[in-house]
Amino acid sequence: MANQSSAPKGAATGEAAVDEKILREMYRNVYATRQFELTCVTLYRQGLIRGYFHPYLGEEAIAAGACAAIGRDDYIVSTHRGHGHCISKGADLKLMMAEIVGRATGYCKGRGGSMHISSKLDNNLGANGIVGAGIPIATGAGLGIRVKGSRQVVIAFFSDGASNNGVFAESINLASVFQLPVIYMLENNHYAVSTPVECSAGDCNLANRGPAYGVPGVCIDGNDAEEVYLTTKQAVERARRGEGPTLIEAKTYRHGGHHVNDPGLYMDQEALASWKARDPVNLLRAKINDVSVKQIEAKVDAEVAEAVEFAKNSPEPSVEEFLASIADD
Ligand SMILES: Cc1ncc(C[n+]2csc(CCOP(=O)(O)OP(=O)(O)O)c2C)c(N)n1
Repeated sequence: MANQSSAPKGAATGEAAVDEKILREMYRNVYATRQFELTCVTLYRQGLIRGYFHPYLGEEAIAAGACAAIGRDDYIVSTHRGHGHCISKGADLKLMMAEIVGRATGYCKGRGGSMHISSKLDNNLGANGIVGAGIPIATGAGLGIRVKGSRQVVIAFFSDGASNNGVFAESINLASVFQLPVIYMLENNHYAVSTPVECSAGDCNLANRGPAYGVPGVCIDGNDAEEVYLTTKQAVERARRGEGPTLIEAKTYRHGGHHVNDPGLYMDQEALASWKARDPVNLLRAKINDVSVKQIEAKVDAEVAEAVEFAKNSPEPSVEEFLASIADD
């Protein structure tokens, strides 16, 4: 097929190796995201989590690599598949778990759940249940930064399905015209629910869309945290110099169906197996010494267990408190 998703070219070739400290930070975040979500899947099966839950399993290196390239003061905007973004931007696992389990101690007092986590403290402008809706929010934040005159940047995380919404075209065009400090991080996991990217995009190498708007488009391996980090770092430096936005297409693959109750039987099993063989957690683990790996994993395992206990022991949101909060508005 002419319109096939080609292998990433690897924008970061020739860069110096990534600092060990950054590798450890990224590994903490990919491993924490993996363990946090696997634990959530178990809690979901036990009936403790209700509604939808969209795992980021297999895509963890994108959030970890991108967030390692920005500071606490910089912004992110997330998606309905946003746990990895939140964790990599510094979210407290206890408050996340409480939110997902629907407890009053959660990030949104237990009223938002998995798809609505945001944190002012981390400059995380929020997950979003409306596909593509985060893209203009990020662009607006970029305009805000430009007006304020600060050196901050914004990363807009979104996926291939969202990139077909009109709002993507409007947003990236505006960012190009105003040279806004926005990094458009397109997580191409090859499916929008059950629709393969080959069936929804005229040219499924989605980085090619950037130059149409005067924006550099870079295609990378989204399972390689180092490559994501190095490419994002270049885009961030460019944005801080006032040279405008970058579109990064990070190719990856969901490890399962669209959400926790979708067996994903429509997925290309051969492609799935080959992406799973390049598991982002394993790829990064192989680059770090065993002692550090053990320390990081033990600490994260304890944090996840503590988060579960915290959530289970937290009260459910009260009707009285909810009604009082509406009255305040
Ligand atoms: C505006 C809008 N249209 C449709 C939906 C239903 N929906 C939820 S997730 C999804 C697929 C999104 O695909 P993509 O952007 O590729 O993200 P992914 O799930 O692959 O991470 C759709 C169509 C929605 N939530 N919002």
